[in-house]
Amino acid sequence: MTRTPTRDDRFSFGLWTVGWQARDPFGDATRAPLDPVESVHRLADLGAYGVTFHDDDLVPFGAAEPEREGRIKAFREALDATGLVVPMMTTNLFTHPMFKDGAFTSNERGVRRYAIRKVMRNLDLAAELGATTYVFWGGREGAETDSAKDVRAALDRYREAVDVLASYVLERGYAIRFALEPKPNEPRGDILLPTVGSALAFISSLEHADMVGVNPEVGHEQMAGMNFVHSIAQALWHHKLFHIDLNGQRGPKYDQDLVFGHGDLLSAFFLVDLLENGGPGGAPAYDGPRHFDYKPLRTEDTAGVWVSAASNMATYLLLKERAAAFRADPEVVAALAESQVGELATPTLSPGESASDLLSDRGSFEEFDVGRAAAHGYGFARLDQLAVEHVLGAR
Ligand code: GLT
Ligand code: MN
Ligand code: MN
Repeated sequence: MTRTPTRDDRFSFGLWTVGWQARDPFGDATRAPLDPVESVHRLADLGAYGVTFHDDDLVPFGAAEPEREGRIKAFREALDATGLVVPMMTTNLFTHPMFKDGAFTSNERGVRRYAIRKVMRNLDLAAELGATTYVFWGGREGAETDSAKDVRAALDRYREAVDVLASYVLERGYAIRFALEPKPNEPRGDILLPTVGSALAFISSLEHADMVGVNPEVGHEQMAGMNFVHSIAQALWHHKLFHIDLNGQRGPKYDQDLVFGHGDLLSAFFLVDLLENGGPGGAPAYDGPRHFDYKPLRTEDTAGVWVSAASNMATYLLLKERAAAFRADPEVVAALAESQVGELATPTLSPGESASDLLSDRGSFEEFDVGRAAAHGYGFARLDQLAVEHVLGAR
């Protein structure tokens, strides 16, 4: 197995990631702007297969039509020259001051109408560029105060916006699916649809629920104290993992957007194991882009940006290699059996068995050996240690 990325690995990056100038609430930019055309070339050279972006990453907000066309043309030429694809696109509904109280859920109706129009225009571009996933990260859809936001009305408006935009995609015949990206807070004090679970529940209420899934981000879920591997497993279980934002985070604090694996490494290992080996018969459980949504550290210069971009992919491939070794290790296979991990896949009731059949099965209750079940250990610590040793390259 190779640690040099190829197009088949389906690695993609947002223009806003490598292009981040490292402006933060306390300090100015530490890096010069990066031309999207250069980013496309550099990402292709590093072995990525795709590039993603917000409308405003490519064309500054409010640019006149000729400028917009010129920038899109130059970008397209870079795509053609490198063979890079655009698997996903999204809208910036958070930077402009008009969105300070949200976009789809702003208290002001005019802002909500503008926001929907902004997405519509960008959906046309997404279709033109062949993007099949459209992400909605509602960074400003939220509040700092409980007095000023009617949350149920906000959810009505959120649903209305997604329903309208889904109808638009269907009317136009675009081959695009939506992916909602949860985040608990930042930039708003509290953001609507804070976790994968909340987003999944919201999706079930949509008119075109079948074309809407989630785009979970490692750090966002971990900011909320959630287990990212569990969140991804549940999204897969609902057939809703339409896209994924990979990065690193060290516990519940501000959104760090570290390089993938540069946070909770063991969680990153089990995530890669799930994505790559969690499907039927050990096949991949997810076949979409492996998208990195990270921010190069503010301390890095331009050369450091590309070192960190490459690090995301190298770490992913190393973990993929480690996960394959873990699965192939006979000691792991034995430890998994000892821990009865596979047994959970056996339905609790037998085929055709009813609740009353269970009720009359004395072996499952009256004669069940409660003492034995209580006494035996599961060996989970041994199994986890094997995982740690594989991650450390000690096996
Ligand atoms: C923003 C956010 C990311 C989202 C992007 C998509 S924008 O950088 O922090 O997590 O994925 O809108
Ligand atoms: Mn993200
Ligand atoms: Mn983030």
